[in-house]
Amino acid sequence: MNWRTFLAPYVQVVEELKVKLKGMRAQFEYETNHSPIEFVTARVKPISSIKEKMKRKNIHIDNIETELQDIAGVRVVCQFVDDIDDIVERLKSRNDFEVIEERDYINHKKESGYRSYHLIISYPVETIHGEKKVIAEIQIRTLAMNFWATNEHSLNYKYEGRIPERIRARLKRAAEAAFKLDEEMSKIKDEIQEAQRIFRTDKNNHK
Ligand code: 0O2
Ligand code: 0O2
Repeated sequence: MNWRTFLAPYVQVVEELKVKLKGMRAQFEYETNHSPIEFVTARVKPISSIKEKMKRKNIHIDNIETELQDIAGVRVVCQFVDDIDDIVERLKSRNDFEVIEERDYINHKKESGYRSYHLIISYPVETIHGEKKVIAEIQIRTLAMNFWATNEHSLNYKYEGRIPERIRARLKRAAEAAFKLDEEMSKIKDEIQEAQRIFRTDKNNHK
């Protein structure tokens, strides 16, 4: 297996999606008072993680293109929960890729406490051998969900997936606290946006 050759289209897809989603953010900034996108990050899964996931999920090397769906991963982080639906709808109506699966871990949180909305897409990318359809995962979540997931991910890494029960229980409580924070912020969303609008206008006036 030549991993560099295999991963080249995935690198291309991640770069293209990053440009497109960051472009959406910029356009929102120019045209509206509120961007539903706070920031965008993206990565190609490291080879060691690909191998680990293949082993964990018992995926044969011949099937990784279809069964390992997060080799190309993009993350859209939003300020408010409502922004997630907005982004999901916009992504579903695009013509440059096809959404093939949706996983709503917001209304159906995972056992760990994880919350996020996942879109699995089929993205046509041009290679030197012609068009290739590459599967990629777009994760859409709030800043609070991202904060939780990042910390939980670090602990999972540290404990190699076997987080002690005591810490796991605390993480579940932290997940609920993050959810409450999102709920509370949603209630004062209009106030916050108004403040941000004033702040932006004020800043621009001083330039
Ligand atoms: P700016 O000027 O900081 O806004 P890259 O190739 O660096 O563009 P990549 O490879 O995805 O993108 O890098 P990374 O480190 O994942 O970060 C991508 C973008 O998300 C960067 O912005 C980071 O600054 C931003 N980012 C990452 N974590 C956070 C966070 O916790 N809060 C905020 N607000 N931003 C974060 P830009 O657009 O590249 O540059
Ligand atoms: P990475 O790159 O380290 O983040 P799974 O069985 O959950 O491992 P599956 O069935 O491929 O994965 O799909 P799923 O559940 O939709 O999740 C894929 C990705 O979502 C994970 O990738 C994580 O990024 C994120 N995720 C899912 N569940 C959790 C969770 O409980 N905690 C955190 N922090 N993230 C989660 P990987 O493979 O972990 O890779």
